[in-house]
Amino acid sequence: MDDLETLRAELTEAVEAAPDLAALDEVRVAALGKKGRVTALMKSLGGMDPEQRKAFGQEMNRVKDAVARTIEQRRATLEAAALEDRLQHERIDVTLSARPEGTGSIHPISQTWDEVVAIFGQMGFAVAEGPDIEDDFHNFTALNFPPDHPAREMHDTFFLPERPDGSRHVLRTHTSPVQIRTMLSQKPPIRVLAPGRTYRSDSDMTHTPMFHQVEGLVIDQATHMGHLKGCLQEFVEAYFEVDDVPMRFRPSFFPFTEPSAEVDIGCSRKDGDLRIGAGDDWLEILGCGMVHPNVLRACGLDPAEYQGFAFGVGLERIAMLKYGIPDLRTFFESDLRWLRHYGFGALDVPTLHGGLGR
Ligand code: 2U9
Repeated sequence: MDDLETLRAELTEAVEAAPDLAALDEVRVAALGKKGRVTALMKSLGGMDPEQRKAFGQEMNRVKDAVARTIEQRRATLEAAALEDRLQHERIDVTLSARPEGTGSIHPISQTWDEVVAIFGQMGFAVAEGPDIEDDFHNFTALNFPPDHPAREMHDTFFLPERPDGSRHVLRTHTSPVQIRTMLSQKPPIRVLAPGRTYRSDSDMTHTPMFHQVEGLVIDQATHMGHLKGCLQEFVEAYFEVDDVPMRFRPSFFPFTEPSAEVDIGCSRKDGDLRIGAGDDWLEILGCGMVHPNVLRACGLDPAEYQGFAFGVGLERIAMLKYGIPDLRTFFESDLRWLRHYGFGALDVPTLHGGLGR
């Protein structure tokens, strides 16, 4: 039994002296491993008489457990010390390029998104975001789409599986539910911009099932169509970096605005090159209108007190126009050669003072 106590003391000392995790593991193997000292003693139990074996066996187990516990405690201490050492000595230079063999680039959609946000931000719009998966109320009902109205089908909606209560969520078909959420949670005056992904089950040369929109909403007590026109004129000239862009408003229909309009800007085409500005041609660029009274009511606002305007722009469309990208589908192919050609430098953040795009 004295031998056992000596063994325990020696092993404990060796464990406490282990300077690092590798050395500790060596001590563990030398003590508890297949050929370890404790294991060897365990094997010697076979040659003892029953009484002696029982007493010795119990004592052996006590020593074995004690050594195992000491090893675990030492391991915890060494691991904590190793972590502390790494925290003290490891440094990451966050200014270094993540991929030194080549820098990445900003996708034209992100660039256009940032440009639009910069322009409307300067006009006092705040950016608002919402979920990509929406319920029927926020995507349709609050926006004055009557139940079973063909306008719902116009949107080629992606439906999610039916829920236990029979309702079906959708992938939002426009970013308009973000403005509904804003109106439900904030009091006017409201000036919000809602950029984001939108989804429609449509795929051909000019449609992709996921695309990006930026919508804007202004609600106040005396907002009128003159404000809408001024705001969009300002946007178009800032975005295309052209003075005096002619604009025309053609009557249109959307369930959520009344009156509604589609907006064309002046352009000319020479030798196949498109130029934005005064010219002999027109280009459709966005849709807009005065917020429908039913939409205001659905959000708890009295249309006799508040009016507002809204607009929607397709980001892919205005990116293609500004940067001469001919094919919509290339936006989503993740082709590195395309990105190198059309991408933007990561540090070329668009601002109105520093310049927007190329
Ligand atoms: C609320 C009230 C009204 C947003 C609007 C348009 C007109 C529009 C299209 C542009 C190109 C969609 O991506 S696109 O195909 N959008 O023409 N969007 S008015 O009107 C709203 C939004 C929210 C509460």
